[in-house]
Amino acid sequence: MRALLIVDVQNDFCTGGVLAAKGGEEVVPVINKIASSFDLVIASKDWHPEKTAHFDKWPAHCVQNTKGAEFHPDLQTENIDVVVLKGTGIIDDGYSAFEATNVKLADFLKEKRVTELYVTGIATDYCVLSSALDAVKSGFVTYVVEDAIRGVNVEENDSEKALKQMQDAGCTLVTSNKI
Ligand code: VGL
Repeated sequence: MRALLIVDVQNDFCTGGVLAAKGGEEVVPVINKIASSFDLVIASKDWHPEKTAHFDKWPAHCVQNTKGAEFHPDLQTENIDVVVLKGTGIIDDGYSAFEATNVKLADFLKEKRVTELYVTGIATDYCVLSSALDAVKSGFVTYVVEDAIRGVNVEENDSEKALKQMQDAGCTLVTSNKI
């Protein structure tokens, strides 16, 4: 079984959002194009309370039940089987989709007999990175869809470094036209 993980394609990480990755919304058509070819599609949401230690490090973003926390309006949500929520506590960063609190993602994927996980979304250098590294650690054959991710790049080459880290950990980079 092959699953697609869509990480945090939320308004606050797209152009105009409070923590926008440059061109974040450009992942949307790519994800919409490939989603129907997967057996299972999981989307994560950064889902923070109004007050959290996470906002000592970052501007307040993806606050539960706000516009900024909604999926980008062009993301085709009918393709999504499960939404997992992370960063829901008052101290956790919740970078990885595997830290979701409403679904134990690794157990869930294993129950569904998923062996291969394709990671897409925002941001390459934080939540995509953490999710992809956790996917490898949890035993999934992990692909990162290079044209379906965008980075925040606090430092200019953070995304480049993240790609290298993911590859070093055992992730395979693919482009959407090969899926
Ligand atoms: C993220 C920075 C802070 C992400 C979340 O979704 O990658 N980045 N919080």
